[in-house]
Amino acid sequence: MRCMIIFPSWVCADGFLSGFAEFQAHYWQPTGLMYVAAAIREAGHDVKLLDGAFITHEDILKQVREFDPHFVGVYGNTPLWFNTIKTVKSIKKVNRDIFTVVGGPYPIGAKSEVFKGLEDELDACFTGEGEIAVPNALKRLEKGESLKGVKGLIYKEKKEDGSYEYIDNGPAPIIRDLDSIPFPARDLVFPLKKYMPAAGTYKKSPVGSIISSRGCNNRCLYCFQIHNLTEMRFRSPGNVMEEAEELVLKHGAKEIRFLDDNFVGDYKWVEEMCKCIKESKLGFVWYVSARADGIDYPLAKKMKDAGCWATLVGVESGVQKNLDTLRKNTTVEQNRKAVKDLKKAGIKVYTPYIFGIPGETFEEGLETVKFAVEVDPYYVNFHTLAPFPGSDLMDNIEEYGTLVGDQSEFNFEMAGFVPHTMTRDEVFKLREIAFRKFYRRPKFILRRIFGARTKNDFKTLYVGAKSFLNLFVKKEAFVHKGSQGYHLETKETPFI
Ligand code: B12
Ligand code: SF4
Repeated sequence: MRCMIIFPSWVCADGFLSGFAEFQAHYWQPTGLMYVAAAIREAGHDVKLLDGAFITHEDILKQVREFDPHFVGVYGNTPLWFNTIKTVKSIKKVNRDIFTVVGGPYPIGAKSEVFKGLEDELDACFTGEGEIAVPNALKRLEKGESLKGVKGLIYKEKKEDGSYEYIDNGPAPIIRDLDSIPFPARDLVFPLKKYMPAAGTYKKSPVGSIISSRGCNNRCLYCFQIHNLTEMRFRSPGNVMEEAEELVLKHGAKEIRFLDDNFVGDYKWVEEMCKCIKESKLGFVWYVSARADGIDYPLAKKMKDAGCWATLVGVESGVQKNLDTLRKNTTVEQNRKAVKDLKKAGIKVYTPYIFGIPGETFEEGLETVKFAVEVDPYYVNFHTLAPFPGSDLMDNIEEYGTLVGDQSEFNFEMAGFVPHTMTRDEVFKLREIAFRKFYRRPKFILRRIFGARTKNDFKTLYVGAKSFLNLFVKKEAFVHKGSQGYHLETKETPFI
């Protein structure tokens, strides 16, 4: 079958709505889609992948007309769901016979809700990992058979009265042996050098990404996870290194971002990974995300020796009560120590924080700002709590607060969720105070100026200086700019 997998077209302001959009946009190869495309190809089908990061909606439709696919799968996350709707609607207009499906984080969380507004245009929805489920569905479609029983899929059947019945075949099989699936089909997207993370968040380019484990060993209140488990699945270090070699030697990566939710979930596995990276002599530098409870100084030292230059530690709050509400299962002390150990080992640390935690007061938010300044990592971000379908937060929303705005504001900066203990304006105000307090410190500025050595450092300084000016003069940078729902004929939010 001819299959097409599409990341809908988006522009910076769709994903990042505040006045800082241009400083925050990252461009990464769409890993999940490349995994699905590789599995479809391995099953013997023709596959094309379109990445809407760099092409317009019209380009996508033109390529759909040219390729004339039997099956089109469109990616969807929560805030960009409007872009997915627009894409699916237009594809059906190109040819009603194309079998249209959606997959990705939003469909996984929202399940049959995704058919709202797409009753006539959407044929099925994948509700989990796609590598097994999609080829299984294609096998049936190829033979003209029903999709009944294909795990990880919701399909529709027309009833006698013309309305639809949605049939949920239950969860997708969990891929236990991650070494058994093909590597992401990088040859189907743009060359790696076209994809750039935000300035200051990488050391060398091109930057490639690898997922060496899936899942997390914790289950935070707000976090979206494909399988609602506290279980991690690891690839073997040998398998990861095989992909790293391909990424470096064939695609030219000089830096690798491990996209794992928690790279340090298994101490011995991390030690083994460090050993393999060091011995491989591939010479790439790398960056990971980590929970504070997985880090100590000896491990940080091993990571640094193997080329790890930066680590994100999901600190989230400087107030223990709020960490407990988030079910973070970390302590303020653990976070402080993890940052200290990483810094001591020579690794740059990035710590994101969240404002608008259920039960959080404005004063507690200010304590978090104080904590961020005291711990003094390399860089920080101050987010707002995002309510994603599929998270415990969203499932019990009335208990914790209220939803505001439309779905495109359910991201990390628009305070689409407001706790009972604060107003939305207070959450925005906290972000403003926090950015100013952290980034306007003379100590921080001088360290950046005198620490600049490479071309990339100077580029970061330039972008940083522009953001810095924003902090001084552009008051509206932190003000809610409104959603991008205007892209569609209707502003109606499908989910709420
Ligand atoms: C890397 C990453 C990014 C990168 C790159 C994104 C990209 N273009 O690939 C950057 C930094 C740019 C980014 C940005 C954003 N991200 Co992001 N990101 C991630 C991260 C850490 C890894 C993604 C990944 O590769 N996962 C691993 C693969 C294997 O899983 P997957 O992508 O879900 O794909 C599997 C299934 O979903 C399914 N599938 C996926 N797509 C499709 C499509 C079809 C047709 C089918 C059938 C199946 C299918 O099969 C895949 C293979 O099993 C995830 C967290 C996570 N662990 O997933 C967050 C995550 C996806 N991001 C998230 C969000 C919210 C965003 C932003 C909107 C943030 C913001 N601005 O507020 C932006 C959106 C930008 C954009 N244009 O989409 C949320 C989405 C939550 C939700 N429910 O919608 C996540 C889950 C993080 C979280 N837990 O909060 N992100
Ligand atoms: S530690 Fe991070 S990845 Fe794990 S559940 Fe919490 S927020 Fe999600």
